[in-house]
Amino acid sequence: MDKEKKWTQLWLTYSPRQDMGNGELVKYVSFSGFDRKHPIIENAWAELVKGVEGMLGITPDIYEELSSDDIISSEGGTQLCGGLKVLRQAQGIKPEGYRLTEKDGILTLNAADEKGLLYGFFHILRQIALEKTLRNTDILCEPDNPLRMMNHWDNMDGSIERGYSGNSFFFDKGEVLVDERTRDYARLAASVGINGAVLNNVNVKDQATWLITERYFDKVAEIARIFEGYGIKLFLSLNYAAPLELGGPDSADPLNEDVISWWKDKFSEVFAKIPNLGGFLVKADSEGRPGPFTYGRTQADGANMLADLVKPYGGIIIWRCFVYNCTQDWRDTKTDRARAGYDNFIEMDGDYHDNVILQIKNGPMDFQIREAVSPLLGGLTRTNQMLEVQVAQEYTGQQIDLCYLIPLFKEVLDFRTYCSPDTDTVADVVSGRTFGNKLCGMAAVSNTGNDANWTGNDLAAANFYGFGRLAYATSLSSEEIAQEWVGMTYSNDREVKETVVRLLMGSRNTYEKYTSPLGIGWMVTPNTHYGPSVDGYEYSRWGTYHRADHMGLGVDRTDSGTGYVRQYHEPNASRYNSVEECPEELLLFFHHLPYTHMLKSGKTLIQHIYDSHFEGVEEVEEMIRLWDGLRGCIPEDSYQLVRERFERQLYNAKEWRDQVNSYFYRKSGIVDEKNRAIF
Ligand code: GCV
Repeated sequence: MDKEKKWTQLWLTYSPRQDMGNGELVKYVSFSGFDRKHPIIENAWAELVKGVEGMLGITPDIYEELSSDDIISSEGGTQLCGGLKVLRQAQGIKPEGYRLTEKDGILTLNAADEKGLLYGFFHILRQIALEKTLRNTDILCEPDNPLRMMNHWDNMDGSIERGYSGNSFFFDKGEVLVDERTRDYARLAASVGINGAVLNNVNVKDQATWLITERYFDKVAEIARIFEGYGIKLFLSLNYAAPLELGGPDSADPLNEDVISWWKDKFSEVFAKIPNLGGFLVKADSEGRPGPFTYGRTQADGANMLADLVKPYGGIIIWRCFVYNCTQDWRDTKTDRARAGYDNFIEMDGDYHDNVILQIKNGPMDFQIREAVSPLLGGLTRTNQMLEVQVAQEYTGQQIDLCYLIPLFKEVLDFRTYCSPDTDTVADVVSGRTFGNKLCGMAAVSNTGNDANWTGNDLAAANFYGFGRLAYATSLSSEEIAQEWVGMTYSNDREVKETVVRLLMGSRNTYEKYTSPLGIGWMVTPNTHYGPSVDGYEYSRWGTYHRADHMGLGVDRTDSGTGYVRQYHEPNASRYNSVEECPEELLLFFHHLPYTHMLKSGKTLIQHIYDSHFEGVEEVEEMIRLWDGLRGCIPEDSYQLVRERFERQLYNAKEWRDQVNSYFYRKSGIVDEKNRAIF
């Protein structure tokens, strides 16, 4: 932990590293084509100095201001006898991209713009931290996704919806907080390529509605300025019913002239006070939040009205597609929550204005450990779309249980939607490669809070780190990202790296094994969403059922069931429709099957449930053994903190195992072939 601060610096600790010949390359730095007074350049420079001082024990110096003639004549290393040359190169490198090359002792960073330079510096610092030589570097890095955003679900009273790492560091007791932590947050986010952040919860209530008023402008503008210095655009979540709550017209009808004119004045005021605001995120007509449906209008009517009014200021509207009926009757087996996103948005594909982005959760349900990929991704072909994932572990262990989510995100990105003949993966769609959109990308619900270690569990920081890295470079593997994170956070010691990477890489499968089986999801304790409660949501209004009886379980979403499978392009639709062809890990998401159904492994469904739950617990025990082996090789406080979480995870895993196994044994009456303890 930084001596003066009450919080850690995570992967930016900059503790001493082996030089690997890197010191020579960063000792002298020259800038060309950049204004060194630009806030991003000042911050990037300060970061480089801090990192190099900490890791290599030397202080980089500004070498000289090179003119473009000097640069040409210095090619080949005649002018600088070692050092880093930073040049602006507007052509041939995409915005926010950079090229890093080393030849004859000169490291050259060609950056497209200030953000490219910032990311280039963080690249250099990462290599130093990983003790990799910068000699012979030759790499072009350009962001795959134009927008790489963090969504904070922070409330103004300081609480965080689905937050598992303390309270908000943006808000407390109705006030906006701006301090050194704001800057450290921006540094951490920028270091992994995040370029947008939504400050407040999508459920905008009470004081949060007032964030777009005089009451909060100064502080919000201050945060926007700090963020901008790290290439991060600030966004706010908007209350769709703000006109009614802030003394405007008694309506939020998007086609009502008074409402339109109220918003027009409001945005003119907001952008005058916070000129660099990126725009707004809106959760409308969802889980009790107001929206255009109240007035018989469409989602497009609502989004377009706001988008037209923020357009003059360069603003965008990010409109969430998490719209479904949360007052469903559990007896009704035809209404399927999984269908809702597609049903609510597909018809208006093409009607959304060009500064609207539809933000789509990775699955059609709600961030389960395993669910199908949302058919809206790639289902929409004429609308800007953005992928939303949840780095906060709401349903995946709440930062108590270890669950490295990057493999899950990779699966979603690699999913072939078949929306176009060649570039058809989710990664293609949300990066803009498929349909040529400029406004698109990835957003993550953040897992940060004001705990000293930011993410509750030290190991959960790998998810924040990983999301940013993946959103910038979707081709990175989960393992590469994990290795980077471990090397930067702990050390490059082989044993530490191998062990922590192994723990991270196995954790998602382990979590899946001891929780709900084969894609069915849920079975969690209602409201808190931690721990098992197999029937917790079975007879509720939320549309989240497993439909188990004494014969079998699973939701029939095929042609003979809810018909959800038809929301996919072929051949996905037919694949999911067929029990034989459906990927086994999603079998119960798509099919209702008897407990005696034979899986490809040669096991019956019920035996698979028993076995995977016993295995899941054994794997947690093994994880603890591995972690214990690291004692003395990593900081003791981190060892202890994570150890304590692992103990809670083991307790949780056992609860899941015993409740799920007993539940299905009691329903089915089929005994475990291995006669293990089931209650
Ligand atoms: C912010 C789930 C969560 C809610 C969350 C909602 C959403 O339902 O449980 O806490 O609300 O998703 O994504 O809007």
